[in-house]
Amino acid sequence: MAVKKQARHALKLTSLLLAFLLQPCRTFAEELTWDQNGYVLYCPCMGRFGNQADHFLGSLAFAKMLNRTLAVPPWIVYRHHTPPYTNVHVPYGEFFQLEALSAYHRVVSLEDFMEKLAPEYWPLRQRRAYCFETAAQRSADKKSCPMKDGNPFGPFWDYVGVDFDTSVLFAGISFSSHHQPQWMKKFPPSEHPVLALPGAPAQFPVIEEHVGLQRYVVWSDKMVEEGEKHIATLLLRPYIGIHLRIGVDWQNACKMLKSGEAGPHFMASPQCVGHNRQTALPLTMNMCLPDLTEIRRAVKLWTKRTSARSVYIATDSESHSREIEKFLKGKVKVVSLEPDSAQTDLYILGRADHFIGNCVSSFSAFVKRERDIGHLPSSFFGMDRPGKLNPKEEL
Ligand code: GFB
Repeated sequence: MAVKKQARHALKLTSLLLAFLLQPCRTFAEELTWDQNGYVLYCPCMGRFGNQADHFLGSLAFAKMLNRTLAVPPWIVYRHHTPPYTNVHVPYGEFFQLEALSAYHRVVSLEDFMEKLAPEYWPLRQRRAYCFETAAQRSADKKSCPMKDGNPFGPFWDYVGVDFDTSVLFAGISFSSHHQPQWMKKFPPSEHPVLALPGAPAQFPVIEEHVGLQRYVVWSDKMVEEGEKHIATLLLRPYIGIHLRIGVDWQNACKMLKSGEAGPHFMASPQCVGHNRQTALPLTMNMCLPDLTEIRRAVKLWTKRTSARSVYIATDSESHSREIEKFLKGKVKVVSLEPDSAQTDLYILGRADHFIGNCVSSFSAFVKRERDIGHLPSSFFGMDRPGKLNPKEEL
């Protein structure tokens, strides 16, 4: 009897503790009041996760610059080859803590904005779209923002049930801090409470000034739990995480480097060649599309330097795990999970004792930024020490 009572008491305490722990989240979601300083809404309509993450950091900075709340969009995940064979909109909070962003600036999830604020403050038939005049040129009447034209634009706004009624066009301004006064003057929140944009109000890749905002992008508890479980069951520390971005789309992209169409600043490459165009280091083929010889060289080097006991391979296509196992002579455990969600790979790479990334890929850039924040070491294929090429690298 006494044992039962004790158990009931313990259960009650646990529920109370749980309720207490969950409280901050609930408060965050429930206490939604209208921000008189206005809102920024945008569609993360360019590229996949890494591109969207770069854009997200810039958009966060843009919202802060205008002192408007950022309506944080969901991630657009393109599942066209696996079920459900369509775009999936994943709320920000599934992967990362929405609350952690508020240490930097005011945010609300786009889903909450639509459910709790829009019905009263941004009602139907009063929804204006804002875009560059040049973007409106693409529409039939040349005066409307092409907010819902094609994929992923249409499905994105449909996901949150938004149709646009009118368009406001602008020109001669950019999203940089240089134009902050013009934005404030042109679009005071009293007349333009909701700035809804067809794309991210940010540059790609993320500008140097905003790289550090990565610190506010904190994995959700669910992701941490799942990721840590994989690390504990599959890997032996110290472990190296490598990102093999070598699939067909990437091979085609890197051809532009070979043909000379792309210079040192190519997609996410500023992360390793430097952000300054004048002083950028050369970008080599090995940095874009490492071949097996380079993969072997870099993996062997870092396995030795870190005394790694395992290697984790994240890949967009082939893992080359057999070849890697072979050249490590079976002494190091080689693991490739090929998870259903790319974020699982990102998490595991982020926690590695050493990371070898792809210089040009924004997927790698996400990992590199996160690791820099946590003072964890990273290198790139074709570049052992970021900012310095390998001595033998042919240019
Ligand atoms: O993340 P992302 O923008 O990086 O796009 P890039 C690459 C996508 O490919 C990821 C998958 O979001 C993943 O869905 N992917 C790549 C991976 N590497 C891995 C991996 O190691 N593990 C897993 N699980 N998935 C840009 C694209 O890619 O490349 C642009 O955003 C365009 O749309 C351009 O295709 C050529 O910057 O590498």
